[in-house]
Amino acid sequence: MRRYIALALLLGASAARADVLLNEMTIQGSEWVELFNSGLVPVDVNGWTIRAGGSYEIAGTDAIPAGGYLVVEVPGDVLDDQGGFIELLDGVVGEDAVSYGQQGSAPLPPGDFGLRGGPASLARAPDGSALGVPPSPSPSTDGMFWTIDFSPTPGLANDAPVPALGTTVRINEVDPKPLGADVAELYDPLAVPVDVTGWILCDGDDIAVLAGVVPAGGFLALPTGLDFDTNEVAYLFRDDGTRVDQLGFHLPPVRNAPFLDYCQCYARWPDGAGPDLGYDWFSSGGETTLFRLVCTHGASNAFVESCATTSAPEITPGTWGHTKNLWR
Ligand SMILES: [Ca+2]
Ligand SMILES: [Ca+2]
Ligand SMILES: [Ca+2]
Ligand SMILES: [Ca+2]
Repeated sequence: MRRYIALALLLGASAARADVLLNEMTIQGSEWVELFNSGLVPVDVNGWTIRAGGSYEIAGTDAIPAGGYLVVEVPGDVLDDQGGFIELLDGVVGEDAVSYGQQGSAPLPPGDFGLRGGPASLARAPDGSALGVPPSPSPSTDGMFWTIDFSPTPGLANDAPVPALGTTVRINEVDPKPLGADVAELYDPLAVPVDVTGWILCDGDDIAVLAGVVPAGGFLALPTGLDFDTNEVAYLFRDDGTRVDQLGFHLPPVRNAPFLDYCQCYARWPDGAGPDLGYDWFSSGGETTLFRLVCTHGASNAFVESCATTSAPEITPGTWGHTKNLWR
């Protein structure tokens, strides 16, 4: 410890600056970015830049105390509303970054989420103060260390639960085609039923609070009231706010979803298979474990791609009425 302080003094402020991390932010609507100083000396961040689609130079703030937080109000629309790459820069030196929404596995927080109101935040979980050695930013892994907090904590330590991806019920099938009436199907890979009452499904703009039980090894199809085609991402949270699964379904880089025929859904195959940190078509297992298949709401996903197929193997009786309708 004493040796570290001596080294920091020897190298001056530049040695301490690498200790400042992005910790929490709101992205849609009014934007603010919370910074955390994980170092042992105060850091003056005036002149540093927050850069995403736009950029903002930090000015007029006090130094961040060691172990302290600073909330920077960001005027305008600097942080991209559907996803992007946010950097904290000291001159040209990148200090920290996160990739979220359509461009990274950290989730896109809604600017307003219906009856609960207010903006949700993109928050480090655990908080920067509990990280130890900060992980290297990467689109494919940022989602392991960032989550959505529906009760943001600007200026205070983050309290959102650490993600527990792939540990329980999964988003198994999504139909984004309706307007505001999109259907999502959950699949329980476990040997026990899971009560998902109070769980949250989020499309990056809004949330649906779920109700029901997913049977062991079974399925639950839910009308969500969400519009998954707006951001082409889906995030699943337990009732305690722990994020447990996600999918993205546009083609990289952004906004170019693979076309769905009228009878098709985005569906994991086999049931529950594939990545739990996906944010676009390929990172979500597209063409490997995620396909455009004939919808089977509430039943096992069958590898049937064509709406005009007559073979329809392994379609269960519960979906036959739907399949039959396609012929009318
Ligand atoms: Ca924004
Ligand atoms: Ca916070
Ligand atoms: Ca829709
Ligand atoms: Ca299904």
